[in-house]
Amino acid sequence: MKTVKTMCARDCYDSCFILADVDDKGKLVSVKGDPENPVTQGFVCPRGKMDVTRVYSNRVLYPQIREGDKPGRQFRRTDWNEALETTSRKLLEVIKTHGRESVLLLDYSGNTGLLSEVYPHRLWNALGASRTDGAMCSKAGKTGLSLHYGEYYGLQPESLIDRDLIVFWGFNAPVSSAHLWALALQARKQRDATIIAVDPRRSEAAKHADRHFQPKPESDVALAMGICRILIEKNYLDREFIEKYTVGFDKLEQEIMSWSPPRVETETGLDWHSVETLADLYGKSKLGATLMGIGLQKSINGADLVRAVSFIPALRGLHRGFFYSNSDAFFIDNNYIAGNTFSNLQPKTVSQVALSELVRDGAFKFIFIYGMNPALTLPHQSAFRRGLSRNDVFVVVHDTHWSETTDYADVILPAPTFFEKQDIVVTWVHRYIRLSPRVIEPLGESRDEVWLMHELARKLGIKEQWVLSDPWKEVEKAFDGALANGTFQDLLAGKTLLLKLKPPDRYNTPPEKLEFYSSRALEMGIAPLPRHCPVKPGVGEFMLLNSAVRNYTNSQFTESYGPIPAVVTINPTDAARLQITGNSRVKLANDLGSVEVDVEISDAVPKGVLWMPRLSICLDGKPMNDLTSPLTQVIANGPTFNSTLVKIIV
Ligand SMILES: Nc1nc2c(c(=O)[nH]1)N[C@H]1C(S)=C(S)[C@@H](COP(=O)(O)OP(=O)(O)OC[C@H]3O[C@@H](n4cnc5c(=O)[nH]c(N)nc54)[C@H](O)[C@@H]3O)O[C@H]1N2
Ligand SMILES: Nc1nc2c(c(=O)[nH]1)N[C@H]1C(S)=C(S)[C@@H](COP(=O)(O)OP(=O)(O)OC[C@H]3O[C@@H](n4cnc5c(=O)[nH]c(N)nc54)[C@H](O)[C@@H]3O)O[C@H]1N2
Ligand code: SF4
Ligand SMILES: [Mo]
Repeated sequence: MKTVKTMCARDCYDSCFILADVDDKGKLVSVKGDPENPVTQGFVCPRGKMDVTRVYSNRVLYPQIREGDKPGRQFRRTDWNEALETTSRKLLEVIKTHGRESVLLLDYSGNTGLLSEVYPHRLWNALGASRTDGAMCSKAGKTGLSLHYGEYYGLQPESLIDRDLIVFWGFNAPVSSAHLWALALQARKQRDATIIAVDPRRSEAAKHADRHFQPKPESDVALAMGICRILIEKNYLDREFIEKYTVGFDKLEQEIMSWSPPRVETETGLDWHSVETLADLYGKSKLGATLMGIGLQKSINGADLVRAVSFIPALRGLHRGFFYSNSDAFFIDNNYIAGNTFSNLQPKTVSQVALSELVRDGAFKFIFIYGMNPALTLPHQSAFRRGLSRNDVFVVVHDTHWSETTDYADVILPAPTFFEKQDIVVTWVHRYIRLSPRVIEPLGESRDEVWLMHELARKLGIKEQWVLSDPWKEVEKAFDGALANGTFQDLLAGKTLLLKLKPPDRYNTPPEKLEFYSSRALEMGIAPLPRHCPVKPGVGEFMLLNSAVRNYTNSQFTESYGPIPAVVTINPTDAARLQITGNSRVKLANDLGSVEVDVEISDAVPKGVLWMPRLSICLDGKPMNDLTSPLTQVIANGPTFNSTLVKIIV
């Protein structure tokens, strides 16, 4: 038996340090948390625990070539040579006939390792293939924050221990970030910190918080403005900070004062007294933390909600007193690793959120997918799946597991999981870093991303040295100046190191200050102050919220925990009006599609609002993303999953 120190590479806030036990036969037998990391603190979530079985179930073990129709699972096992020959022949044929822009690289963060996720982009950059903007998750909020702060990074998680007020705003951390939540609980225990949840539904965070404020969905700009008004009126502002470090407060103040108490009450559904209670908590706190979830940002004006909420700690005199994502807090050159600037060909970038219709209409003839399960996770599934089914679209999928997307593949290439290859994971939350060595041998004939892209490059006759280079040398260059207390060689030797951080008071804006009224936004044709414009449900329509669930990472872990429940939560008043009981099965429908689901009646959701786990496959076999819209936000083409309107058909 041996124990290997590594990190969890999943698309997750926490990026845990883990200890993997391997028996004498080379089998992974347990996964535990490693106490060495003060943020992830020696425990893993239910998914981390279950890796031990997931690594061995439902795996793609050998290359496969389609024999039956799409979609379906009729494949013939083949060897790597034939799989790569077929892939490269088709790729060259498509480039010759339709041009390089009809090749699409479609990838995401199934594995967040630099070698698994980032370096493979080099091949596709050299080919000049089209790619997506990756905006399906957090990009709009990041862009929104950058308009005011230059960069979007926020506070470091260890500092939660010292905070007296911790606000989880549209962030269901007990489910989505168990370790940030644990730090908040520690602060409550050790220094009596108050934990607040701001969420339109009684989420797990709301259930365990000291107070829950329940505004209407998408009304957070109104709530933030109401709070700011009280901060002004009750003299809670840090005027010295505002004077010294910010510009544009006069314009923000004008906007704030347009939010009269009745206007805030109407828009948020909260009474003014509640708004005052929250504002007083902020006003009296000496060192607060406002943690905004990615879920807060997945609506038609989601990025504006994040922008507005981030102003509250600034008015209280805190440099970046918020957290949203810290992925730009470090000095690692990801663009270099991805080779984004090496090619003369300017690859076309298309919207990921709006991709489905392009695929349906045949804009791409060759689609290479890795680290992503888009045939479940993209909005407007019916269009996307129709596109993947086209006879003139060739689909290649590199994945560890059989998935909804492999059902649409023409060629499937087996990938090793993060336990089966050496890599480096950089988190988007904390600054602790160490090597992820290979823990077990790759299963079956699975081959990692670097090997695959290099082999494909050779078959395609690509000569560029930057595509065929040694990835470790390239990653080392990208780490130049990025480590705070050691060298890249120390990292390779297995040492735990700290990443150097950008300082909280650095504002990379034109005046080098926090710009409440964003000049960059003006230049880009975006509103310089956050706007309030929630979707308005029509007669008989409900807002369908959907968010992360405990046992699954996006669509992963159904092999361990069974299907993601296809259940909609509805308020008792709405249920009674529609004569729906707890045993009902209902149809949720809109212009894009309809799905059948079971019902849970609960006042965890307010009237007019429904909630579902995200990414369920419904009782009629249809994905819940049949209902979600490819409509994008104005800012960074962000997602609008939570602006979904549906009718209930009983
Ligand atoms: N267990 C688990 N953890 C995960 C993941 C997973 O799939 N499972 N996925 C990871 C990934 S990729 C992501 S992006 C994150 C997502 O995790 P979070 O950032 O926590 O986001 P969500 O789970 O989408 O939603 C959080 C909360 O936002 C609320 N919300 C919805 N609309 C609004 C609104 O208009 N205003 C306010 N104030 N609140 C609103 C929802 O009710 C929900 O409770 O989690 C990561 N961690
Ligand atoms: N309705 C609705 N839909 C949503 C959202 C929502 O809130 N509501 N949220 C969106 C968000 S925030 C996100 S982040 C996306 C997530 O969308 P996806 O990234 O598509 O989600 P996953 O299910 O995590 O898919 C990751 C895939 O990568 C594979 N994989 C894992 N490790 C490796 C590896 O080492 N190599 C390779 N080649 N493959 C690997 C996994 O097996 C899995 O098939 O979903 C989005 N979709
Ligand atoms: S999925 Fe997230 S919380 Fe769970 S073990 Fe991995 S990094 Fe930790
Ligand atoms: Mo995400």
